[in-house]
Amino acid sequence: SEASEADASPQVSFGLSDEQQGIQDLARRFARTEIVPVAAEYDQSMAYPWPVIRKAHEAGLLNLHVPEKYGGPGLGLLSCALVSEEIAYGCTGIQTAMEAIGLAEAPVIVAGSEELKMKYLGRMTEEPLVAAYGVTEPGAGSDVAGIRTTARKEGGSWVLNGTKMWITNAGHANWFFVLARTDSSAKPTSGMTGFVVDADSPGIHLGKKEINMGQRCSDTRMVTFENVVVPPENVLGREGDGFKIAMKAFDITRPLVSSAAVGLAQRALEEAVRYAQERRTMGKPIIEHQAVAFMLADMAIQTEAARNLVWKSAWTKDAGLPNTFYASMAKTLASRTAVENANLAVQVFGGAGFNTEYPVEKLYRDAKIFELYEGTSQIQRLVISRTLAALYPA
Ligand code: CS8
Ligand code: FAD
Repeated sequence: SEASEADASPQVSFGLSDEQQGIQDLARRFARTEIVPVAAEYDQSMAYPWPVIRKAHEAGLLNLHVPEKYGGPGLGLLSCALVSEEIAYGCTGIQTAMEAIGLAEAPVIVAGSEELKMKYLGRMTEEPLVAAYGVTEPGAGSDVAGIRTTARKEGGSWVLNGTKMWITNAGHANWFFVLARTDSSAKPTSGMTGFVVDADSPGIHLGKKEINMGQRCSDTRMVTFENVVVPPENVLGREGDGFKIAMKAFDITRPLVSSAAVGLAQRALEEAVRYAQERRTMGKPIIEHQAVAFMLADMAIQTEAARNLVWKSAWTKDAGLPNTFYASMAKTLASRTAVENANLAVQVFGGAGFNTEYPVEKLYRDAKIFELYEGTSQIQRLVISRTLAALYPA
């Protein structure tokens, strides 16, 4: 199968083109001026970051992998990863809201008809709109094959029924990608179909905004579909292809989520290094205590290792090679690094690290989700280990 064909490509290239350095620099400046100063405020108010999203749209930092034909810049995955890291350095709550747009767009890019791409990707590039990706349900997150939302054909259209859970951007979305069972007699992974569903369709009920541990300005909700009519042209690809389309979207978005985790890890490292030079104990800056300095060294090692693996996972896709294997490795290492670095940063800050006046307690709360969403670390290891058996048969 396609996923198990991922070859352990020995190739790599770390040179960034002028274009890549340009977009990285643009995103870095945007994050420092438009995100860093407002991150704590959004964390506290939990307000959806519309003003930042509008500015990001204007600056050309959204919809980056939308092909030029549909109004986007058509950037490769490595370029998108550079942006994702910089935005996340500023605030991963805002970054998640921004990147969830790209996640919803990914299945459309992978499998949409020309008409669907023109209509739904085109409008995203024209105005600052957000979209949402609806796969997870109350009863099935890791086990996508276990989803229960159904779509049945009725008079030429499709009628959707079911409940999605933890859907990022749900409260503000213009449209949803929705995965549903369409053939109960087929095995689950070949009996699902992907749909693009307009958010103003009658029968869509939004749950309350969930109050999460971190990334609190990001909007996460339950969404119920009650006899929602979807026109036949809003089917993505062919009937029965939905599961694979959903998986192929992850090949694009897992490197970007991983890259965001690297951005958080980098932020934690920088905050800790700066603080360790200012804070003095026993007559010297704490960075001169080897126990502290070595924590900083470990943070730097892990961040760089994670970044390199993320870049490799993105570069592999850009090179036209299967990247599922590397995307899962990158996700596992980068999310662990984010969690570890945030933890170490709090340690370096001492009591101040536990306090909301300093930036690192937010990093600590924001980091954990990276080991959960876009496939938990256990699920990434499942993907990696299955590929190993295919790579090195007995
Ligand atoms: O169920 C799969 C899985 O990935 N689970 C985790 C789910 C997940 O990651 N959810 C995330 C939801 S979105 C989210 O969290 C957003 S966070 C907020 C936004 C952040 C900003 C972006 C699984 C466990 C890996 C696999 O499940 P199985 O049921 O065991 O299926 P398989 O047998 O592995 O596969 C069935 C068929 O599908 C094919 N497949 C699998 N992966 C791929 C890829 N590309 C193409 N095809 C794929 N990557 C596989 O080959 C099988 O094909 P067959 O022809 O049937 O043999
Ligand atoms: P479960 O699948 O119930 O897992 C529970 C535990 O069991 C985990 O530790 C897991 O790793 C482990 N486990 C499960 N199965 C296995 C196995 N086979 N082997 C080993 N361990 C296993 N989903 C969307 O579709 N769209 C979104 O926009 C979206 N955004 C999200 C935003 C937030 C803030 C959150 C919290 C979640 C979001 N999700 C979204 C859902 C997210 O992808 C799931 O929560 C995640 O995939 C885990 O699924 P679950 O919560 O059902 O946990």
